[in-house]
Amino acid sequence: MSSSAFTDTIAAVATPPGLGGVAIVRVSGPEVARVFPLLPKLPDPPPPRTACFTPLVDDAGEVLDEILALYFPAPRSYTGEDVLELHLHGNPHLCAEVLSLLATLDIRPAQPGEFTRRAFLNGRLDLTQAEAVEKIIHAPTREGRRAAVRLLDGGLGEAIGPVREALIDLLAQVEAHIDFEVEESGESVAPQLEEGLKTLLHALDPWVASRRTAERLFGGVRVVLAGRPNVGKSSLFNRLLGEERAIVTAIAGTTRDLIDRDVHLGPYPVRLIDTAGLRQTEDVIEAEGVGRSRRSAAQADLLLWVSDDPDEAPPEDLTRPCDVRIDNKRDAWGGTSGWQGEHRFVCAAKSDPDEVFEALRAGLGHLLGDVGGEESLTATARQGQALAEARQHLLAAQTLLRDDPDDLELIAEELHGAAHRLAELLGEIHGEDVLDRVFSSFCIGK
Ligand SMILES: Nc1nc2c(ncn2[C@@H]2O[C@H](COP(=O)(O)OP(=O)(O)O)[C@@H](O)[C@H]2O)c(=O)[nH]1
Ligand SMILES: [Mg+2]
Repeated sequence: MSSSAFTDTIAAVATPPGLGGVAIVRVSGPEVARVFPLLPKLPDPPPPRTACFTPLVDDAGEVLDEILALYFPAPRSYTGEDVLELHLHGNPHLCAEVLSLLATLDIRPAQPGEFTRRAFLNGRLDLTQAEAVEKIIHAPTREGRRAAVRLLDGGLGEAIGPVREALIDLLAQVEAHIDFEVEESGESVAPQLEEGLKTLLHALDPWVASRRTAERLFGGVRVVLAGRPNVGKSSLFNRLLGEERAIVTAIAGTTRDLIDRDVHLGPYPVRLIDTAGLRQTEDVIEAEGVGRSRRSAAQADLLLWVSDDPDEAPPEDLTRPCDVRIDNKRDAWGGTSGWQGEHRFVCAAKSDPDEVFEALRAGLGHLLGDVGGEESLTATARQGQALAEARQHLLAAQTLLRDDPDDLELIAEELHGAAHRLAELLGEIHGEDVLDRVFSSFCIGK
């Protein structure tokens, strides 16, 4: 029987909606056994963790489908509860009928992420692993998915769990010195504390340093093409996409609104945005477009300034500096296409071969940050923030120690703060609101 804290039993279709070869209905909770009588060919209970072929019947005994049933008794299941998986033929009406049938057995439809939430609350996963499950499903690129798999494998918990324990040991030593007063014990805890803090920070640093990369990998990046009218922004946009998305004409002011498309640059999911050329204009529609261009440029993660005049000074009227200058229409003024340093690209007769645009894409991906082999990537803003805050507490403790090594109370307070953040990170301390936020982004059935 399940040792879970939950008294109700939930069910959901775990496969995507629509027609398919197979659809899986997953049932979890203490009352899974209510379903066994609907599987007449199987013993009650069915053999654990064994795929069993059986009819599925309704309460009148009518066969709904021929299915595979898989029974995972608690606690060795995804949720830690008794779990039954029904592998049906992938007909949405059939799935709906099976869920209605289960409802008559008092098995209610699951909320988004409820299976994983139960897995977390039953101690099958820590919170970072639960988040990794969602990221594996939603990761928009291969690299993101790989980073999420590492997290599901316990990467963050394995790295941070020992840090937290070492931190608590250190805290215990500091508190012992507070209790017995430095003079009485005769020796100072400062050297140990200094060494300990250094080690802890060393362990946290790579995770915090890769935070922005991680956020970009999972959250995506906005790359904006901006410039004066008629410099070839839309032509470049189309070449980067590999399709004629934006209208290109010789008339300045052709692009009046933002045009965006989702692409990948290296490992990053990118929203590439083409904008109206920046100029003073009496045309009301174009003026609105120019305003949008400016706002979009201000919000860019990577701002590309396109110019057809290699001597043109960088613009001063944008609210942020550009990251890359692209000298365009190279065929009109001579020059060789390609990178000139990290932040300048000479481009391109729009008739240039694909390799030129490949090099542009690769360089932009590189500017966003290389991910290859990065072992310490968090997956969510929540994780990044908890780690960054823990690090801040440790840095504050380090400063206090330098300023006044005897002020152990204040130092202990910072160590407590850091330990608390790390416990929150792993989900050892959590509020319902945090869990609601984490699990609301899941799909139903996961
Ligand atoms: N010679 C030359 N003309 C270009 C190049 N790229 C774009 N153009 C032309 O410049 C004009 C404006 O291009 P467009 O992409 O609409 O510029 P935008 O206003 O900055 O979006 C069009 O007539 C394009 O054919 C290029 O690399 N070389
Ligand atoms: Mg344009």
